[in-house]
Amino acid sequence: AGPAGFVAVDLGATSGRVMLGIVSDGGDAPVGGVELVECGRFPNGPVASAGSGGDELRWDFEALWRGILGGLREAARVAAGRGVEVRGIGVDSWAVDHGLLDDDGRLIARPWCYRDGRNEPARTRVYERVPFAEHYAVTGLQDLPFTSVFQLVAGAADDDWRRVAQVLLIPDLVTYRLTGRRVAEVTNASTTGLVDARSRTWADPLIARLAAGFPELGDLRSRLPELVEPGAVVGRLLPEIREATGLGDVPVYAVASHDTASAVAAAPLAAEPGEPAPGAAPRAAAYVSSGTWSLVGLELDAPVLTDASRAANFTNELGVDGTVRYLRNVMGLWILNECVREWSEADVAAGGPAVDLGSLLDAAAGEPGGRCLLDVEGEEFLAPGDMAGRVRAAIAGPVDGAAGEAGDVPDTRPALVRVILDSLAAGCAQVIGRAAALAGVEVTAVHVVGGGSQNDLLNRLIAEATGLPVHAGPVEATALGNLLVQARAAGATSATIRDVVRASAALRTYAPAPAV
Ligand code: LFR
Repeated sequence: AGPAGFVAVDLGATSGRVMLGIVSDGGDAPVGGVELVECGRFPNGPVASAGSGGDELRWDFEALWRGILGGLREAARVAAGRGVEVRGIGVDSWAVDHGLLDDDGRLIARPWCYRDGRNEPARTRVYERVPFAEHYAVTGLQDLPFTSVFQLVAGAADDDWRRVAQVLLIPDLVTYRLTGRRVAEVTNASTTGLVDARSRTWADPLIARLAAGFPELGDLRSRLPELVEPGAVVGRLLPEIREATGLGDVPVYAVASHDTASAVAAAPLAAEPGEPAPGAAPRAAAYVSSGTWSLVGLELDAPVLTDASRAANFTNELGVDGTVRYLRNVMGLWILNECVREWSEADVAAGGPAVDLGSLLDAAAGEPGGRCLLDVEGEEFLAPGDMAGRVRAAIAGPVDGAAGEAGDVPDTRPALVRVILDSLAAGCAQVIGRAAALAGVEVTAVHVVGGGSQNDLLNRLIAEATGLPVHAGPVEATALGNLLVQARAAGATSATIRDVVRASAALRTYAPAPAV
């Protein structure tokens, strides 16, 4: 047999990707690497359409499915051309969102997007009946408006809910279409608000309390599939999928199907060399999974469920190999991307070219830094639409810094971009400081992974804001985490996931700013 290939289907909020990872044995090197071949890339985004209660934000799942099949066809073609044996497929996506299936396993409607406004009132109703502290003690999840449990309560009022036989998270839905088998992969299931963070099982007593508080939910528990851990084989490609893609009898693995879980699994975290002073806290590297969101925090062995942690609103999402992602969601490049999307649309409508992100970032780098800081941990930037207007409004309102001073209100595009990136960097630094204090570690380095790790200016600003060295890369951390969980489970590599990543990707380091 030729070299082993594993396919990662990685669905993000702005695009989906299908990557073929070719795992080499390393030859004379101690650890082999992975070569990534992109086999498909297709756009994604929340689609606004008129619903009964006004505009609804949903995902066009069938468009994603077509993109996935096209990517798998290309992966089969590339593998055949290179003599690679495809030995596994795994699917990951953003968290929380899910499809509702009827008795025949069909999607009842397009899956809702977590940015839809319907969740906010549902959150209030849920906390009236089961206070946040009781959720946190079991699930360890931060309070976010869109956690699946609020979406389920919001949707249970609909007539459609009675037809729902099963709730499947987005990656599990894709895996179901590929294999015919329905499971709930645990890293992603941990973002539903229905999983016990200590036992990594469905939180039955909490689910029963919710069902008692919201009789319209009916038997919610029976609608949740069996939980599986990353590395388990869910099933094998259905004959019709083999036919449609040209792939063979390939196993489909449960991977760390929450994209952030895969990204952190592949983040080559390493504290800076050196030993802690006797009695000092252990040293650790923090991560920033940088994309639509910035997910900022630490990898831990066990959840932190203390009152202080709850008050700081840190989440304990579940990771590979029994780990916990102790982090907070910082608004991320979403704010910048939405501004750029709007500006491009306006420029193109005026007959000009779309915005060139590289030049815009260069111009932002030349702007004075630290003029004012937006609250990028708040919820005011969650929804799409008029983002630049909302950023301007926030700058004009009560924000930290000197914005209010006459003559220095940032208003040009580069100045607004600089404010956004300064604010993201400051948000990351603040979260890292709090995570270290709450988890009792000393953070000595920051690893930035994901698409956002290509943003030089942001990496530099994070190094300045934290006073720590920043190691940037890999860009494709999520796809690497996805396919290396498969490769390990298939026995195609005996090295650790992080060692294979170190052997595969060159990192760039940004030194912290010299102290002044
Ligand atoms: C990142 C991410 C975050 C999650 C958010 C919504 O893509 O998965 O981890 O909080 O999207 O699902």
